[in-house]
Amino acid sequence: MNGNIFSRFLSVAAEQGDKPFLIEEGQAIARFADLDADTARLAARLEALGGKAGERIVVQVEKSPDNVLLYLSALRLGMVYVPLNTAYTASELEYFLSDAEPVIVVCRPDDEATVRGLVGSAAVVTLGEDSSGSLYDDVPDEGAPVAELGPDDLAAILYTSGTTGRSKGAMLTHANLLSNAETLHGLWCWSSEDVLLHILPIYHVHGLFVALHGALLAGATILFHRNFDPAKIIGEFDAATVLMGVPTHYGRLLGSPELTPDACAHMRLFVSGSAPLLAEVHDRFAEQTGQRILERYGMTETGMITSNPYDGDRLAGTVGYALPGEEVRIRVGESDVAPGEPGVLEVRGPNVFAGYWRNPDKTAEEFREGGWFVTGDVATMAEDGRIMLVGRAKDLIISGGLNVYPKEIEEAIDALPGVEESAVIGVPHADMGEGVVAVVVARKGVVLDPQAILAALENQLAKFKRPRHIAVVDALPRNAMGKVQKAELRRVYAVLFAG
Ligand code: MLC
Ligand code: AMP
Repeated sequence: MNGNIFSRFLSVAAEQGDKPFLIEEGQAIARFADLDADTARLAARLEALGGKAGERIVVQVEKSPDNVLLYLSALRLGMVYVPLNTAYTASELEYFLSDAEPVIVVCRPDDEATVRGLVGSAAVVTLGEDSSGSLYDDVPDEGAPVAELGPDDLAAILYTSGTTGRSKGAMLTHANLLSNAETLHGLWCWSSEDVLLHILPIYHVHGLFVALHGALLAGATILFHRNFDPAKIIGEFDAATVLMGVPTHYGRLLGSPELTPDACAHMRLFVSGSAPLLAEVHDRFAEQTGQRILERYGMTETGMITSNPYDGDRLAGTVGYALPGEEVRIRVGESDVAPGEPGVLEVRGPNVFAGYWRNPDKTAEEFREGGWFVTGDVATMAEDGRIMLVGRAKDLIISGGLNVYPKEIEEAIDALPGVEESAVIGVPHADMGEGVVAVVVARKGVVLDPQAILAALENQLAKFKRPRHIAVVDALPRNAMGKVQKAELRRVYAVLFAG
């Protein structure tokens, strides 16, 4: 059997008759029946550009139906798909391109000149939001077949930052992606009757794999949204059955008077993940709609790890149970902790990635003997296996479902003239969950201007990583060992964005 996940999607598509695959603004943009031919042509185009199985294709384009087809065409050809957040700046992009060494780069038309200046011999083609761009030039008449792959062949590399050093590319195999999709298919009772409201970006695990693969494996139609407009989304609830979002989406939906039990009557499942869903949001959503959000937990390196039950208690503040086929344990050092005690969550199973791209040392650091991956999330497990996330052993901020690693921001700030040192923290933010704050100390005799610091970061860091507040202080609080006390800083700035 072909291990290429795309061959599975195709066999499901073949059973869907004339049904639309993607609908946007009420218009059918793509049909399941055309998936084979559409991807065959685009895969042939990628092949003509030098693409082949195992080679990387880096993609930094706006969300669009063409972007979905591009992803599927890359899978079809057996290429390794490397999606990048559209917010990344040229200086961030430079690193990803040099690390991934793609043979093809697909970028926005406006970025073409910059990208050409950053790549060596890779082919550079463009894709605009409206199907414009050179990707569709010279598409061969004859399509490319579905590549025969083994289960351990790579399907994608997704970059994820770390507490130290540069971003690492998490290598995900076809078997990783398929096993996670199949598990969620059963657990969340997907069927071809489902209609998914797709509101997430398609450069991360949540939107690209959990949502898109869920629909493809079920043969479910997707109502495609490029942006998140709460009123528009609620307006489509009566045509949809499933929504997946980050907590910020649910917080924003709650602000809409249109969100009523009637408006949600056709929906069967609301899923939240990527960041902690406040119990208050969960409860208010249940009061306002009559439906309990199903919270699940996952990671780029592992796909989904736990889920609240589909049938059964969806408890606010918990992320449910280990998914079938996966094992989870909670440890402090080398020992498992007692039920209810906090420790670092480790996971093992077919979903766990194949390691970091060209970085065996980092890979070795993050695994324990026996294939256990150390997530860096601090959790408790109840007697019955229910998991609650209670903190992070890694220094990580999650803003609107996007990860920000303080170290990266601190290094950028510390390199600016006049800066002695800095500490970057996340504090509660009413809309984004956490907001980024930088606390900066000036060199002796220098007067620092927070606006000038922000301006200097503009070309270096994606917007979502930049501090929303910069405080210039005389000194950072330190403990007896000389370590910066971030907990103290988080307390001082706790109410900055409380809203
Ligand atoms: C946008 N901005 C953000 C931001 N998103 N700032 C901080 N954090 C974010 N997440 C910036 C914008 O550039 C803008 O700046 C300003 O903040 C306000 O923008 P907005 O219009 O309110 O934001 P919007 O475009 O609506 O985006 C918010 C959002 C989006 C929550 C819809 O960030 C989003 O789609 N997040 C989901 C990310 C995701 O898919 N995560 C999954 C990772 S996978 P200005 O100056 O222009 O106003 C993972 C594993 C797992 O974690 O378990 O799933
Ligand atoms: P990423 O590296 O972008 O895949 O982000 C993964 C991280 O997001 C996890 O390690 C968790 O810290 C966090 N995360 C994902 N889902 C949840 C959730 N439901 N609740 C709390 N944190 C979550």
